[in-house]
Amino acid sequence: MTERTLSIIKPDGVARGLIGEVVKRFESAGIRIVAMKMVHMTRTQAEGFYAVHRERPFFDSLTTFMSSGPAVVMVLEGDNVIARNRELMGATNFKDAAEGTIRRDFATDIEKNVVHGSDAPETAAFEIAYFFNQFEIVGG
Ligand code: RTP
Ligand code: MG
Repeated sequence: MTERTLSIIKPDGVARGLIGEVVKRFESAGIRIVAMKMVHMTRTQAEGFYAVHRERPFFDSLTTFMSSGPAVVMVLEGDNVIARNRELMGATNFKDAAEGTIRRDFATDIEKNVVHGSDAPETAAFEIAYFFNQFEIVGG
């Protein structure tokens, strides 16, 4: 089933010059990028985006990190793309991530793990709408 997901190249990935690497992996996998822009989130925007993690011990650190510099936000489209993107990303902790995944190859830290990807259709819908309106998504 064709679906959409939100991908973010996090501030560590942008600062380290990994935009091209990440985009190349999506393109090589046949995943279509149907929206893309750079954002430098405020702390409040990062808190809203990660509101599901509000009670987690890492929430303060995560939202500080996510608002620390520019990020690239993208809408990806394709068959089963939510799960396929998560597969390309690898496990949250790069030490547990499979070989050849983005996090295994590039992440340096459990928090600074280069990419975000929506984890379910409901979160994808919320996360896409958090950054994009319908006119910013091509072929919609
Ligand atoms: P994401 O939401 O960013 O795609 O990552 P995920 O689903 O693999 O992981 P999640 O559990 O949703 O956690 C969101 C982000 O919080 C940071 N984190 N830090 N210090 C820690 O123990 C810890 N755990 C998670 C990571 O940046 C993680 O991607
Ligand atoms: Mg998550």
